[in-house]
Amino acid sequence: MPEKQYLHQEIEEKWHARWEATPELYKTPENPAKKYYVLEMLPYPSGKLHMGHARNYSIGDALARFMRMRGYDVLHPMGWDAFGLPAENAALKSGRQPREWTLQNIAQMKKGLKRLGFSLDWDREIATCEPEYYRWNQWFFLKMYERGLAYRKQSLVNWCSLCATVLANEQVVDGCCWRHEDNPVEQRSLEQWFLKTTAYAEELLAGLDDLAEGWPERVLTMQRNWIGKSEGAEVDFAIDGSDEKIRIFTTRIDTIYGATCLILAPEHPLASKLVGASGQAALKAMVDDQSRKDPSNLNKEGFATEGFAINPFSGEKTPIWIGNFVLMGYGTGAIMAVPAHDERDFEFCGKYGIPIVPVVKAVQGETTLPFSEYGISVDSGEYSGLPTAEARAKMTLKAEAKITYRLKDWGVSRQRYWGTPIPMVHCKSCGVQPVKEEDLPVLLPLDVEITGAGESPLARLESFWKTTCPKCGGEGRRETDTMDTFVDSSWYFYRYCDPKNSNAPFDPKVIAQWFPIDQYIGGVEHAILHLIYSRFWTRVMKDLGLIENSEPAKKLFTQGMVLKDGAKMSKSLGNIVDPEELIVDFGADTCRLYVLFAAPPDRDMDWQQTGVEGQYRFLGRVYRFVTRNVERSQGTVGELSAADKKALRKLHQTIAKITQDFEQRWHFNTCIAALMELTNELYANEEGLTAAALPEILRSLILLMEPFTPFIAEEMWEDLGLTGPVFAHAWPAVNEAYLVEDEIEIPVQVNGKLRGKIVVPTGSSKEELEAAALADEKVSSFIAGKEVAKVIVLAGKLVNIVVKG
Ligand code: ANZ
Ligand code: ZN
Ligand code: ZN
Repeated sequence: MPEKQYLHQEIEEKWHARWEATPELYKTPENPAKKYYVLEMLPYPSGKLHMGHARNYSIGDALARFMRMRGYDVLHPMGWDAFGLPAENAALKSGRQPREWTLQNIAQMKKGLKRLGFSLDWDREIATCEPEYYRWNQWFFLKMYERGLAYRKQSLVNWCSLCATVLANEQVVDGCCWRHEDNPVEQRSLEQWFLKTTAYAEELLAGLDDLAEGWPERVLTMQRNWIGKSEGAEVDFAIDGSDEKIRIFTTRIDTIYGATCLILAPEHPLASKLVGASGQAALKAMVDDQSRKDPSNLNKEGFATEGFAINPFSGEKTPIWIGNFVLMGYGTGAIMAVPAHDERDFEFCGKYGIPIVPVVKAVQGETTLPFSEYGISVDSGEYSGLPTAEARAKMTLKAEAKITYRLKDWGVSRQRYWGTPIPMVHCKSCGVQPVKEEDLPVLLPLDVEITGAGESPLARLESFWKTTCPKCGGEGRRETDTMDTFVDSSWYFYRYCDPKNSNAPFDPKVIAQWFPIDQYIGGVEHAILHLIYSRFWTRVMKDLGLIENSEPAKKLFTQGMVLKDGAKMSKSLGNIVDPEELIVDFGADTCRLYVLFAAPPDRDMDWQQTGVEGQYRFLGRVYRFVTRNVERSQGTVGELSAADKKALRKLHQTIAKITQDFEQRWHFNTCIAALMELTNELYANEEGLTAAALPEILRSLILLMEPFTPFIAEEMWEDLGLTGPVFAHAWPAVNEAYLVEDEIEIPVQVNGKLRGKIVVPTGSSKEELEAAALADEKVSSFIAGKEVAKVIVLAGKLVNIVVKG
């Protein structure tokens, strides 16, 4: 066969069509003997694939193909995180129904994923907006409700008085309604549904230790901080002249003699009573203040109430204040302020002239305020003179030891249309009642007018909300809020194992075959919410007896972002490189290769057009080399030539490197660089290569490329007269015999400074090394005229000549 030109369009369209005609190609084996579950996070069907998707899925696909070639039964599924606000916004803008819009986007993106050649089992595809899927969200919700893990409570929501409706956080702009720019958003207390993630706080925290090997350290740290375990004490302060008490949470009870006021969160249940008539307006303003939602750069503000509290340790009377930086959702919503020893209290009390009383002094040296370290207690009654750790332990005995978590219960109610209906019914006589399991799914109606108001359009659709009470059969009103879309993604990867089950979310036996996920791959932006919720869901399912595993994924990999000119590719910046256009110009293989080559997968990569062209040229070089050597590779087999040996050594070094990379660190960029080096070496020795080595060289080269560039691999495989698909063939094994070098290079030092290098046969003795080093021309110029005191030889590694004078 003469050399062929690399016509990417022709090659890729040919294989794309063949693969489309072979739907069983990537079918997951039933009853896996040696299972491997590789999963990339499912996309939101926004309309188009972007480079971030291409990168994420190129990483996962390289791994999936590699593991298949290593003999694993691979599960590599894909689906759609199909509920969410953008579909409603699109409906508002274009008048198209969310479902129709979503399904069309799915079709388009699926086409894109197929065109990129990802080895996905499309038989297992799920879209979370379909009743076959979301009915199980509802089923889980009922199970959680039975166990007290789903409950209703009053909570504050954003409210626009002009829209007369709830606003999502994204609909609040600079503290005002997005449609009423001058109307400040208020906080209203509404009944909302919550899932009790806090019931699992300790388990979720402890479970992180088991993930230490397989999850990135920074994700573990982010989760640890998010769960935010804090050990301290709760202390009751009696309100002066009243029977009521204010309970505070502190991690430094040892500083209680230095508490110069109490500060309540503005939402604290006693706040309104304590501020009196004159303080009501200020209190409301503080509750409504949107800037409090980001406490990191909050100006600390507050005002005094009319009340005083009695310090239970010192018996002193301290004023009670309201402060904007005290959070109602943490601890008890009230603190004792110890300005001498806490930075925030120091700032607050300094600003308002509240006394600052030091009660801890440094063990050594000066005590500069605020002093937040441990030290020696002073002016602290009977505890004075004790090390503060000891004082803390003793004082805690007099109060109530308390562990607090920053993690909150998960508010899942959304006043939106495009989500899973919450399967509950409100009845005047029976209160809130769960829908009966056999009546699931509660279908999301499709004939809905989307208005964009914060209230769910379902609330205006009588045909939806009008129902009967599951308990008494009387008149009932369905819950019209829908679930947060994070519910959908909390367990989707279980459904992939048994996607068509209509009797249960899945068959536990099938889950046991595939779980945990061996490798989960996705963006670090999901390090907290998605990965906490899905860990929570997993633990709940385990307690329901549905699964055996405690964690969803053994290993997690977080890929970096795709940047262009230093900024994240985004529509608003207009710096998007569209994968579809790239495929037309250069092909899917080049696209896949480039996103893997441009940076290690865990780092951000900066898009460079010249880099893309470089990968394209590389593929052309490989293609020409293989095609023009097909015939020679079929010639008469004789002895291995010197060129054969050299090429085989390079080949096996490359196999060793890429294999190790897949197993350990995934530096696919250097794998691809190694393939380029191999190709260069093959070109350099091309004439000397013979049929004794060429078949192995060509075959292995294709196998090594398969995880990265499946189209060209398949085409070259066919050119060699072999039967595909390539991924069904074994990954090449390293032949150690080829790796042994005949000669090695050894650095030579003179008085510890590198002065030259010698090339000697492997296994040379110390004497031979010494002789070769002294005879080396470059080295001898450094020792000329000097006395050689001694020669230190580290066999196989280094020669150091020590000279005097
Ligand atoms: C008195 C004190 C003295 C405190 C001192 C610290 C240092 P972590 O470690 O994050 O749990 N706190 C308690 N509840 C709060 C709330 N709802 N909003 C804002 N701050 C709150 O922090 C616990 C500390 O944060 C508690 O200990 C309390 O201040 C404050 F020298 O009590 B400390
Ligand atoms: Zn409004
Ligand atoms: Zn009833």
